[in-house]
Amino acid sequence: MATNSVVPGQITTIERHILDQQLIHPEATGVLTSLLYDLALAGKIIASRTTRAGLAEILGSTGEENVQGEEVQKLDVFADLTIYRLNDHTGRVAVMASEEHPDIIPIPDHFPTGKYVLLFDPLDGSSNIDYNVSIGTIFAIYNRKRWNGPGTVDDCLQKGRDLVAAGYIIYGSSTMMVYSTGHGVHGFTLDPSVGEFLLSHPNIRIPEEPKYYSVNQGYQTYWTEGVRRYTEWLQGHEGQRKSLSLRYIGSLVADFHRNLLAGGVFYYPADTRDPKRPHGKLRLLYEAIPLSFLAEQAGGYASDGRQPILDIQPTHLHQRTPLFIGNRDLVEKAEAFIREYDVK
Ligand code: P6P
Repeated sequence: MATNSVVPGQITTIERHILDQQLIHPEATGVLTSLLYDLALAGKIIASRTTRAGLAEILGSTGEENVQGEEVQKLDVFADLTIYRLNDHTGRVAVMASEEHPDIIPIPDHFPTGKYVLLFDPLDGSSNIDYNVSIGTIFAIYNRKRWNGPGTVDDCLQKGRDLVAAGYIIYGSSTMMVYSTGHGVHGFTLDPSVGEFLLSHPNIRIPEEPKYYSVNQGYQTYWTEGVRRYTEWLQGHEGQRKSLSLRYIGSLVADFHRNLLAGGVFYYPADTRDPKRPHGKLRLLYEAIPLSFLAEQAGGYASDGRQPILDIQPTHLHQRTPLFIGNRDLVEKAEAFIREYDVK
């Protein structure tokens, strides 16, 4: 199905759209609306810095390392702090967790806590900042599981099936915010002249005819037999299907966004390169789960190669997972090759 076009002349801001979405959620008390608006505001603030990254001294790294052992870019720190400062005092959130922090981020005692749990990757793909490649913020929102006392890590370890909302902000040739509250996927483009996100991609659906496959083929010697055969199938070997074009930017949000709009499959499989990372590189809680929620809301599917990402019960904050995400038939084909050729 094609993405519905915007009604000519109709201007819908993200605030208006979130409020309209709230009407679909009778139980919503406006708190989720405000939380989503706060994330849109964070996106505007972060966007204002990413477009100047090449000019300010914030290029380059802080010299520190995050919990992932990755060099922390100054823009990472700025993005992480921006999201935290917009949400620590509002009384909407009970607990946060970020790729940049080893443990949960509690709400300070002197601030009220709320009903939501906010998980986020503040600036995914940040290693690409210095090369002017599109990067992004990814977020996931749950209801807290226990309704009293401070939020806990258990509130953060929830299946994607229980998500209340999820989305991303992509900082590229334009800044876009794409989100879903479980009623379709909607994209907004930032008009910097007025500082508003305006509805540009209502009801996004992944096109049935895919264009791309996205994988880092530099690692193919480390793949399993099933993933190798799947990739050959995508390339149209032995004529089983028309070959797809390979597009891989190395920035998850950018790769996902392109395939969401054009049709295709992105995969970061488990590989044998690093015995310390038997489950691949991508994180489950604040990368795979929120994007998988969007993929399914847009008519697609996401798997770890053996089961739906949204069915996985997380066991710790920064756990990693293999990820196959995009057109349902392409992802299910990956599961079929893995089932046939890879040992459990
Ligand atoms: P590789 C960026 O560092 C990131 O976490 C994702 O944004 C991206 O999809 C992936 O790593 C790229 O990893 O190993 O292909 O460079």
